[in-house]
Amino acid sequence: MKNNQMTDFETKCVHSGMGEFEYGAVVPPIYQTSTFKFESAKHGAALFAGEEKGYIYTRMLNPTVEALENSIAELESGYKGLGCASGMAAVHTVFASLLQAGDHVVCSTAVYGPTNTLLGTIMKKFGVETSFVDTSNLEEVRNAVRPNTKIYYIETPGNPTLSISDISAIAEIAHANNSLLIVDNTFMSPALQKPIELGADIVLHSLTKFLNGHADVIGGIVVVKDEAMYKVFRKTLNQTGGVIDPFNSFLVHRGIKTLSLRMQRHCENAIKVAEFLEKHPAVNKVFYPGLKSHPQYELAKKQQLGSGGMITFELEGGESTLPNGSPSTVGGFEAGQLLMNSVKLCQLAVSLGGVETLIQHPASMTHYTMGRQAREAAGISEGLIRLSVGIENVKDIIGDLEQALEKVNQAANVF
Ligand code: LCS
Repeated sequence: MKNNQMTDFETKCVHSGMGEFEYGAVVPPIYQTSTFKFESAKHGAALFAGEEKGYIYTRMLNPTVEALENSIAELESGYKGLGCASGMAAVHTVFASLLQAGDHVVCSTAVYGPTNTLLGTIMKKFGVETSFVDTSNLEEVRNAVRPNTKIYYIETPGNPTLSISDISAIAEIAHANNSLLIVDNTFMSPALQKPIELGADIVLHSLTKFLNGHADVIGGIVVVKDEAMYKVFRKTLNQTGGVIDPFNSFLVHRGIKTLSLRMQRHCENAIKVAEFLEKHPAVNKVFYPGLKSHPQYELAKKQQLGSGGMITFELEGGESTLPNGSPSTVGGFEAGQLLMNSVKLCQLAVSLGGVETLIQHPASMTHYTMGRQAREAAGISEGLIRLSVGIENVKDIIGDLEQALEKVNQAANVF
């Protein structure tokens, strides 16, 4: 299908990145090969010199991988994508491509734990400084600028607090300071948010999550806006080697065909689960961008096409203790543990964005490496529980949470 016939996102999910393949294959074949034969020595030399287009070696480019890259670039309204071995490989590719010693980064406090650690420890070791600020507060974003600020890096909604940052406003601040805005769009997917259309320069994803959607792949992608940037990033990825492989690319590309349908169901289910939790007596606080009680409800409505499948909440319970002995100040961690141990349908596991509902505890799991101080600064309380709402029948999800919360209620006097 020609691009100009693909006006709607649903159609793009099905057809983007599909092209002309050998034998008339309708979907991209899995080119499970590490290397490609040259027609002659002259041809090989011309490919390496960039005088002819073609495939050389799968770390440099592979047709199955390229089909996926083209698909996501189209969904994100970008120029080209670069498939990476994981979401973290994508984050690293961005930093390694754009930063050097002496540069400064402004980053959201609420980001996936290892992104915080990558900037705060590893990039720091190479002479890059980072200011972690609450990017949902534009004053903090404006005040963080330094003469050497090179990039603004945001996750919106942030993992796991679901705080929302204003992409257009931060793009303006970044561009006024000759900096670039990078958005991790993992929690939304291009079905629900288009950062490049809102002014961002680079978008990245953990493909492991909603884009693949089936909890069976680790992958990542960076989408850039122009050829110059693409060349810089391709060189970094080629030389650092964190590329996605053909089979995983095939699986993610297959997952994307149902992205639009899945995201619709994730959103429909999540708002019902969030409303159920908000009314439940064992629950202290619920964070979901689709709830009017969310501090950036209006902004979410403005820049997102839906509220997504991620919910976080705190249980009633007051002072309690974590397994590592540190005190929990907000919400009851023991209550949370009891809840996580009592669910039957919801799976107690990290990751997110798959068809199945997952439950986990950020302070002891996904955001453990950040340390308590950084978590507190990011608003990640020790009692926070995160749900990735799947596409099951919502009555079953709510029923499972209800029976587990009942156990929490019954045990309430113990805490
Ligand atoms: N960005 C975000 C927003 C993420 O949530 C994750 C992973 C990554 C990047 C890194 O992606 P990966 O390398 O795992 O493909 N988030 C996870 C989480 O919240 N639970 O487990 C993994």
